[in-house]
Amino acid sequence: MEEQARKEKFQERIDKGEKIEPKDWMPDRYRQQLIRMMSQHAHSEIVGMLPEGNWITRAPSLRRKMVLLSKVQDEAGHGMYLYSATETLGISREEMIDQLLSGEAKYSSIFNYPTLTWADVGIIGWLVDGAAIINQTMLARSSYGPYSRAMIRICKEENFHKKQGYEMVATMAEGTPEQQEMVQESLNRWWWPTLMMFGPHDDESPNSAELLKWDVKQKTNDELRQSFVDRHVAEAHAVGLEIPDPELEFNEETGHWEFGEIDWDEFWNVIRGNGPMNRERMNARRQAHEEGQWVREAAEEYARKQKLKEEKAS
Ligand code: BYC
Repeated sequence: MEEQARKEKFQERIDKGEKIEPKDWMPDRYRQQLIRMMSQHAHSEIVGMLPEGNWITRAPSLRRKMVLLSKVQDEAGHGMYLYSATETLGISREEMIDQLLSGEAKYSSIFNYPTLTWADVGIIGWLVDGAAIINQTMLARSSYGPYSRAMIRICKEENFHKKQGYEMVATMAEGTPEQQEMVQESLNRWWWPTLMMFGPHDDESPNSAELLKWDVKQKTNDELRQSFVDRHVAEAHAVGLEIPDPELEFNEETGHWEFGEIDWDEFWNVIRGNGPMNRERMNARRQAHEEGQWVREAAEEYARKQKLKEEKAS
């Protein structure tokens, strides 16, 4: 079939809501876009372990420590799951990891901010995982089968992450004046970077048109950001917290919260590697990778021996 006819057939399948599977024909550009987005997503899950992992040894109780440990382990699992899903598109895990460690690949801007207080752990669960759920519930309907299925499973865990974060935030918001101050201060620092997670405004988002056409995204960056604001303003007010935005105002006609402008210079600066924690995050990843070398070698050797054993037995 000619390239153009194949592309038309592919688009028909997408428009009918069919899932595209790894062995199906797909345009190169579709494959490249998915590799870009899914590998960035996998890297985000892995780098995303660092800010919260920073607090595991300082959790204030055994219960809080167990929950946090479990959450951070879940993020590692999400990363592994997403690397596997991305491998179905023809790129190897080693290649993706090299791209991350060389600084060539992006990961979510949000993980380049520091976790300064224990309240940040609750705020990240509530806001960052809250933002992830809104984005990923949409991606669970994406046209690429392996990505969509990975998202269904990941969203189940993200829901638990958000609930534990909100429970922590609510506990602190009802606590002593010091706790209340700590959680409000944390919200003040994380609110705007969380809004940036959804990416640039629609008219400045070069990838959106293609991703929408191919049903990888079903909603735009601004639409998802608005859903996040509507939901989280209500949740903040329910526990007596204030959103750090003097322009925040409810529009009775549209039923949405209107909000102030994001500092886009800050966003692009963080993406270009100049955020408060970019260097530290990459150094920590590189060090972890080097320290894990013996584990990879041992695993490869084990797999080689198993294969030999199987060959002998057959
Ligand atoms: N950070 O054309 P656009 C998690 C880049 S992990 C960095 O709108 P697109 C969690 C973008 O890549 C959450 N870069 O792009 C883990 C593009 O550059 P390139 C991670 C960003 O793809 C642990 C350029 O800006 N979630 O939940 O249409 C603990 C123009 O943007 C960002 C995902 O990765 C950003 N925030 O839309 C807790 C979800 N925003 O690649 C929680 C999957 C934009 O052309 N990804 N850029 O050089 C997506 O949904 C979409 O890729 C995005 C961006 C909405 C992020």
